[in-house]
Amino acid sequence: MLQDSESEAGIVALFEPDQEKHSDHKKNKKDKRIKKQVRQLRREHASPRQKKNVKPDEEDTMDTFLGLFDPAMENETTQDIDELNGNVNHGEVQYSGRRSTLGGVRRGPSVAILPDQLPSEPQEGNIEYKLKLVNPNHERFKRLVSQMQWRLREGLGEAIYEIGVEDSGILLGLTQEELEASMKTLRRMAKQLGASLTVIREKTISGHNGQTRKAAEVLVRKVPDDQYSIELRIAVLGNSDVGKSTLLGVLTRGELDNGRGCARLNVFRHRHEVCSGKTSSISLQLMGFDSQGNVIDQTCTRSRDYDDEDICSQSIKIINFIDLAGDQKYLKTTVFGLSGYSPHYAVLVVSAFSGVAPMTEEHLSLARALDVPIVIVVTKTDIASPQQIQRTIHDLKKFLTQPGYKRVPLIIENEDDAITAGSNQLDNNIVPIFCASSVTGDGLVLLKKFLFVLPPRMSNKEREKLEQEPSEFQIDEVFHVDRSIVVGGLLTRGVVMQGATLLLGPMDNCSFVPVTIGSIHRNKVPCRVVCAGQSASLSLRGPDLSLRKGMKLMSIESRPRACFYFQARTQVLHHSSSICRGFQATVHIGNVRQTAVVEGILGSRGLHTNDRGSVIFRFLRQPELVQNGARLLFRQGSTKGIGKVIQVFEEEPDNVDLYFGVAR
Ligand SMILES: Nc1nc2c(ncn2[C@@H]2O[C@H](COP(=O)(O)OP(=O)(O)OP(=O)(O)O)[C@@H](O)[C@H]2O)c(=O)[nH]1
Ligand SMILES: [Mg+2]
Repeated sequence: MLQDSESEAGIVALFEPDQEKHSDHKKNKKDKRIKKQVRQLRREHASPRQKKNVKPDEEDTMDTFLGLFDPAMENETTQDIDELNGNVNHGEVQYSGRRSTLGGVRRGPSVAILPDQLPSEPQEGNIEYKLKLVNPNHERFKRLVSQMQWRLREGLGEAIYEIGVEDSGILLGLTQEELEASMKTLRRMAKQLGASLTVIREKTISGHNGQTRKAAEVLVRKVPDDQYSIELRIAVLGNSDVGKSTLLGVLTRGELDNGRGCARLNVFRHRHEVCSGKTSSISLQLMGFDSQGNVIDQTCTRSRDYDDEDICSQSIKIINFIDLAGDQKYLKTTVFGLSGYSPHYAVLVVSAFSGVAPMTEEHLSLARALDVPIVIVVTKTDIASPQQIQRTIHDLKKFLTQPGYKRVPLIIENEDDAITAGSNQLDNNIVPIFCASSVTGDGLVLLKKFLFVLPPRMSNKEREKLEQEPSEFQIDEVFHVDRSIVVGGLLTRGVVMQGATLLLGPMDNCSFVPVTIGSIHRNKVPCRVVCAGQSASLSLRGPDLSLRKGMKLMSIESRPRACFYFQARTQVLHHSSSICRGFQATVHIGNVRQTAVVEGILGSRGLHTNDRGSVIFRFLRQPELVQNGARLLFRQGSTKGIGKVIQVFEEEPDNVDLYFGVAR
């Protein structure tokens, strides 16, 4: 954990712009300190398994014990639950796929602790090292362009070029003239592909003879052909009244708040929300960036009634914020938003003034159970005293680093930190913490910078694999527009084209009925195709249907089967006594939310807090489409638990003829 005096210094620096102008010496010293702290945190929070490299006896016993009753569990270990808990090997700070090496894979979280030797250039992924690109001949230029195209594909439309760096990772740097010539070539290459360039950082390296040389980190961005823009989904969590809706209002509209709720008005969906000031539903807010990282808001469109269509048409990157409710009485809706909308990241908003609340911890645990990486924004810094801000950060750090959670908090103090945290696609164990005010605008520039470079959490290979699978569209919203039905949701697998026939269900009798896809809209803009990982609205043509959230549209070849009964490997996170047969809870599996009853617990009479067991559930209201391996959350009052579906007991559809008739 950070020493108090050190964290205080960090916080003071946030509010004193002069402090940002460190001398090199001071910066190096500070970065060494951060590096040391990260190492220390890794050591402190390494799991016992990591430390001893042995499997704990009790876990072995548990597995064997459950295995006796449950053949489906033979090949599984408690690793599943560990994964659900986020307890997998997080001892090492790991960086996946897209890494910004100048930002420092080995250097740690801040630019100044960059060693002269970087990791050697990764073969795969979207990072390319180039020592220099001075006047390449025609052949080499062509090769460079196709290489850039490949790197862009690897990064789903984004690539990072490290100029002045050898393939082995040594930062040699370039003279000013060489750097300018290299940048000129890079610009030509990007132009050829219709991509844009943004220099996100430059680094000065002092040479042996006192001559300074420079290395540059450049973000190359090209919107893939099948997409209008690069899209990220970010859920916004946090206790009630901490300023979530306000923050989104300020980020997306470009106008600051007055401290009395003016900025949140556009974020609300219902009149009663405007009256009470509390979010009660799930509201989607778009934030668009142009190629240079400028936010597309009303200041760009010169009109106050600009809409999502304007944002989409002018942006190359779109962030779809999911504003969720902080009030306890809307918790079910909040869990649905987090579980059903499959966000890539979650922003946890904490008020510096009121500090960490029980709901803050509740939301953190939810994100952890669903394996959604967290970014923390400490708001209301304008009305909180430095002591209150310090206490809030201290409490957050304490919570994040507690045994069993093992996250590494990283306070974002300057632009370098923001870019490093954003572009490195840090693994789940690092949690960036921003301090901001929606009234004064403090800290928002850093937050926007971070969001601009934050990548989607899926590699190109993963995306391509998902696209080849049979389609599955999960329905999160149903609208009736001019007598036709429109469903909004997420395509989790496959590709859906206009005019395609898909199976809609499950209906109450467990059947799926064929429907045709009419028009398709993404972010309110019409298009012809949706790919895996994208959210969209689809108009449906078919017989008179009663639709509900939680239904799916499946490709015919996937032959979907609904279920009432399913078995899940679960862990009880909290229960006042024990969970037994007959216990009822709201179960969340992706966008499925329904009350289910415990029909049996294998090998046990009841599960107490922290107990693990294999439980058979039955949906009470209607059948659902549930897949093996899906994550599950259940709650009832203060009782909560997590789990993974390990077996689904499929029902025979009533209209089997129609179903198979279509399939043939
Ligand atoms: N002074 C100050 N006030 C803020 C700031 N951010 C939000 N507020 C105020 O805090 C109040 C609550 O803001 P909301 O955005 O509605 O809070 P919320 O987190 O969305 O609350 P729920 O929807 O109930 O979960 C409003 O009156 C805002 O004007 C800030 O940075 N500084
Ligand atoms: Mg709100």
